[in-house]
Amino acid sequence: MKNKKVLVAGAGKSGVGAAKLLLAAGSSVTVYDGNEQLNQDDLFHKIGTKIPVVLGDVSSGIAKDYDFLVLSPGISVNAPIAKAFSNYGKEVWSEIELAYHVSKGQIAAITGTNGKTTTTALVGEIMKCYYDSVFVVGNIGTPYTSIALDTKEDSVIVAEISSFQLETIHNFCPKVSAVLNITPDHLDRHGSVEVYAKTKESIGMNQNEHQVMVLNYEDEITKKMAERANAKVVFFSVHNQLKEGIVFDQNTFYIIEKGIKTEVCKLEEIHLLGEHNYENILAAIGISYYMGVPVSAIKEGIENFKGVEHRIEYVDTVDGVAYYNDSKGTNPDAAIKGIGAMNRPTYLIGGGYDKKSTYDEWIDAFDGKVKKLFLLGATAPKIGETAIAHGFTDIVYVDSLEEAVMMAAKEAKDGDAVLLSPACASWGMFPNYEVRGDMFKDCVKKLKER
Ligand code: UMA
Repeated sequence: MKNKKVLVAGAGKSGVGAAKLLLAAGSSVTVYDGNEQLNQDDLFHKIGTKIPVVLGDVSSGIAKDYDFLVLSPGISVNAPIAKAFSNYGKEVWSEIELAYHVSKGQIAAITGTNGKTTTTALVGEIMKCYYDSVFVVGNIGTPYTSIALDTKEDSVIVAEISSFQLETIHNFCPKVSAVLNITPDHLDRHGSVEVYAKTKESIGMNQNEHQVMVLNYEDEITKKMAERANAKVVFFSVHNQLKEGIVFDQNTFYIIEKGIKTEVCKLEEIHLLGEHNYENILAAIGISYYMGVPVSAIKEGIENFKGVEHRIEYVDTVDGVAYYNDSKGTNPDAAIKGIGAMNRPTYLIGGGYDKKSTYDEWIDAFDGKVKKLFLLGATAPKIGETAIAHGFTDIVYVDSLEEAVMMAAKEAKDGDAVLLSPACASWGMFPNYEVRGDMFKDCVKKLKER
């Protein structure tokens, strides 16, 4: 990439990562962004130097001034900037492709519609139990380009890869790829489920028979991908007892290889709750195993994993009471998953900013598990009335999150859970859900230190 003239499209996280990497590699870099109001000083600050910037609409001739284009995931291959390059016969690389070219080590790449972030974070945790140099990157938030130059031959890169990032890969080739599931998403960008699924499937297009593709046996679309895969396919399945693969049987997760069934861990040993997470755990086991991690380290990683921060995140156990932070449960649908995941009698803390939601389905999802509901924020009266209308009357109105945690802690007994899963945004009391979740965790820490 030395002395190449490169246009980086998009001045967000990916674009900044790509520009910094290219500058370090000796390229001459220009950043393009469609936003004419882009704060250039802010961009220069993030990149660490002043570089040429092109904003707004571009002419189709722009490509002739550059050797290739690096495209941020948020910009479609059909956007005028990308078309200008492809029509001119110039290469368009995703930021992932760029990082792949300069990085060393082995890659585990994870895609799918749901569960990618949890699975990626879990695989990262498992890898850290066995390998010394582990990077967790991609759609999960840290651009792959930002760490590519720090990787070594013995590094392991765990990458969450979105369909947007896959649109412009060329040589990207993980040692283990995974497609967790496919349900309709991003159709405005990809046009149809078929195109969306094909794009996801391309995560394995450069793999060979010595590499592995982990696929969900229960998803008809990912199951079919096995017929076209270049890599050795390893299926995982929650409900089917496969002859080979990663399975869940009688509350236990197993690897079955060459007819030998090896136990990895039991449901009761893990903190990652909710049936929707069984698939993520199975996939993470398959990915890690074929990345060379022994079963004992996989077990340790799963047992250590507390979940993705603020999503049904296990915080700690104090006096036999387990505390869970689901501050990201900012709407009733998400909060239904939160309470659905609980496997103990639960003291539930909810309420917050009024987004004009209705709470009937959330209350119905309590399903006899909620011992008491602590309500705070603007929505407290509305949720309280809904609960009573549905026959749930164990309600306490509180003024603050601290008060809710203290009261719940006083009442909860060994074997119970306390869950913050508000079904509402945090605004009005907190700047965002992260601050709310952090405060909850601080309160639990204080309980522990008493
Ligand atoms: N822009 C244009 N033209 C466009 C669209 C965007 O010029 O047509 C510009 C915007 O003005 C902005 C910049 O591009 O300045 C933003 O680039 P971006 O949208 O690619 O965002 P990044 O900040 O680079 O973040 C990206 C991913 N964003 C998207 O895929 C939309 C992040 O995933 C990812 O965490 C990050 O790279 C690091 O790798 C987010 C996401 O929403 C979480 N992903 C989707 C999802 O999970 O469903 C795919």
